[in-house]
Amino acid sequence: MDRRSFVKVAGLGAAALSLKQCTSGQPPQPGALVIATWKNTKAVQAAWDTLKNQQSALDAVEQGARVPEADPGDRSVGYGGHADETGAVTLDASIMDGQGNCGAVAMAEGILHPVSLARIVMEKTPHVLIVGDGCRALAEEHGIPTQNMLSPESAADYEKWFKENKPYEPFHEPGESHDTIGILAIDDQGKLAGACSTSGMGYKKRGRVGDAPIIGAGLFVDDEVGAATATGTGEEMIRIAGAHLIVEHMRLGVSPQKACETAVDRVIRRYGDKAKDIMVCFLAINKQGEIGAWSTTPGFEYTVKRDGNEMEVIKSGSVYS
Ligand code: SD4
Repeated sequence: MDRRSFVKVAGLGAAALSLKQCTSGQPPQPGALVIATWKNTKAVQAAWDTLKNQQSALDAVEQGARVPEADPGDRSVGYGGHADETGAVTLDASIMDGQGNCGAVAMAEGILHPVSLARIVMEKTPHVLIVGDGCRALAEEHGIPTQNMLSPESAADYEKWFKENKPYEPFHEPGESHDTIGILAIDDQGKLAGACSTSGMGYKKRGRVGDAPIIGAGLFVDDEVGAATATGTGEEMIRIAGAHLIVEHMRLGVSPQKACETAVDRVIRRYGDKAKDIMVCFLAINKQGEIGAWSTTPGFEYTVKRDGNEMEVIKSGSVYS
């Protein structure tokens, strides 16, 4: 397989941000760290502020994920996310700490903050994953109001898709429709946590669940090793248990960067060059604060904030250019 690292530097509006090339094999950088998929700068800032307010890594990733969940401008997460084939917004989310505590919700409807409901699953039930109607019932049980999650923009997009797309075809073009948040943090005590939240693939089949709420596929965290998350076509992360695969490779001493590349290679092994049409992106950290990122297709970027550094938006490398 010919592998080409895709590194492109694009302009950035915010002066506070600096854009760097993809780095691999960086020296360990202990201390607090927050990292998230895509240009999720507001989410990373919210998580960082939470950490610096002496709250835990778990609190930080929850607060971070809540930002795009409430933002109608983020079309792949929470309010204003892409609808499914029936015109309903159905959300997937998970949260996990480094001690194996985790919770997730799938196909949640009417829930503004699925990441917080996932935390309720983790902390207030003996279960890991609650789906469908059960999410609404759990929310009601905990006094969380439900609401319409279809913004005017997502409703209009759905109408257009519905008129134009016969027979059924969901969104799957690389680079389009992808800005799911996967967010990972290390707090000052060296504890790790992660969260992942998405409305999933646009116009997906009713009931389709992606990788985000599947522990081990879209998210995995272990205080002894590190953490990984994913974005892109969730079916592929589920097939290879991608986030778990990455953490287990890191456990054996592989760097986060190489571990992410290994996971992407697994996808490519299945599809060969057809993988250039499938966006699969992984993001990982180890407990020493090293970062890894890799993608099948170009366009993936991630946001990092760590002690003593300005926030950075970094272009990931990819197999195909
Ligand atoms: C999913 N992985 O449901 C998600 C989609 C995604 O940005 O990452 N969108 O398959």
